[in-house]
Amino acid sequence: MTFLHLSDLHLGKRLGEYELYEEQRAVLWEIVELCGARRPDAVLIAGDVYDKPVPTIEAVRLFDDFLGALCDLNIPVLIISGNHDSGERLGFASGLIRKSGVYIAGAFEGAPRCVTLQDDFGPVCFWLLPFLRPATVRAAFSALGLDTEGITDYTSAIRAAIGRATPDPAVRNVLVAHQFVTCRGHSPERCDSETLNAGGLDDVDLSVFDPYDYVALGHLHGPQRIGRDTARYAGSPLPYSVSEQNHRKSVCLVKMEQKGRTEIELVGLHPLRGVRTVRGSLEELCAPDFPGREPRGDYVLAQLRDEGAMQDPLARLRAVYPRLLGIELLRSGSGAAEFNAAALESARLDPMNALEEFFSGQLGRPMSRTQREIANSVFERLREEQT
Ligand SMILES: [Mn+2]
Repeated sequence: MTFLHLSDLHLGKRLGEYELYEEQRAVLWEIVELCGARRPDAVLIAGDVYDKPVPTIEAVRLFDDFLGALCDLNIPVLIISGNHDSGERLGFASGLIRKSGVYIAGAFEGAPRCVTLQDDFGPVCFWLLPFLRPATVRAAFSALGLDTEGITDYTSAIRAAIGRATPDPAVRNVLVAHQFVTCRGHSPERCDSETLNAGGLDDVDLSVFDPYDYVALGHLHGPQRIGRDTARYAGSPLPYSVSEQNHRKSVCLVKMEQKGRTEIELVGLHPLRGVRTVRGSLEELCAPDFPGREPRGDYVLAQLRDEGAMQDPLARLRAVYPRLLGIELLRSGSGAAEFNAAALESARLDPMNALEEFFSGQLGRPMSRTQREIANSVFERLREEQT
């Protein structure tokens, strides 16, 4: 059994003011071609298919075309919703299209959904777990009349949800999930295009997934393993922030033979355009021989070292870098520079960080776990209302 593990497509995502449909279409087609060449038995998409709960028309078309192309190749596609997706919308007509080999776990219905595929070594059970918050698990469990008492945080919620699966230890089991997974408190590598909670409240410990031969994760945008080789984030197929300029984007091609034998190959992707920073004075960046001018199509953040006033820097830079994401001033020693750095820093803060900073500044002690949980659930409710 060979399957391709991808995640975090974020179709419809914009980078600054730029739409990325061209890049997204190109990378999806690279994946379709890879499927044509390597013929995996399944494709797993571990959440964040779309960038928004109500995706744009273009994004829906793009995904429709992608699924159609995989169906034409007769490759089953197994999909879960991520925190950016609306599980209900993503799961529309899932009962009908499963007949075409497209399995979507959109909204959580109280237990992971199991899809079984066969090969010469027997069955492989794929357990599909959509993105979960503790509140989602509690609501689904109460609706089923199940006990919700022990569900207090992400780890206990995911443990309870997974506990409703019944993996047979004699066969191969694969879990598809979209959570922030840590291994014994060791935090994975993160980047700016992910939406995560602060304070470690959404951590799920890897031990929850112990019975699974492979854990196909989504949520983090840098490809990486967590604790063991067979628990992985595939990462996003494209760089979605400047902080990802050094990522090598890839998909995981997983080969499972008899139970206990799993081989993983990372297949590199080739994004149509890069995302990167260029650094220097305005004159340097605009000079015809400046090495950072190429490739001209890349998305570029200009970091300027100029100390004095500059003449029309945006227009001059745009003429050289048509996909300019913005300007950052690297002025040193002046009040303006400090202000600039502080403003940038606070813009990066999420509300939870800001509140924690305010709380400890006012009261001289950090927030307790209970206080963090209360504040976090308020922020989560606000986030849900906004989306
Ligand atoms: Mn994501």
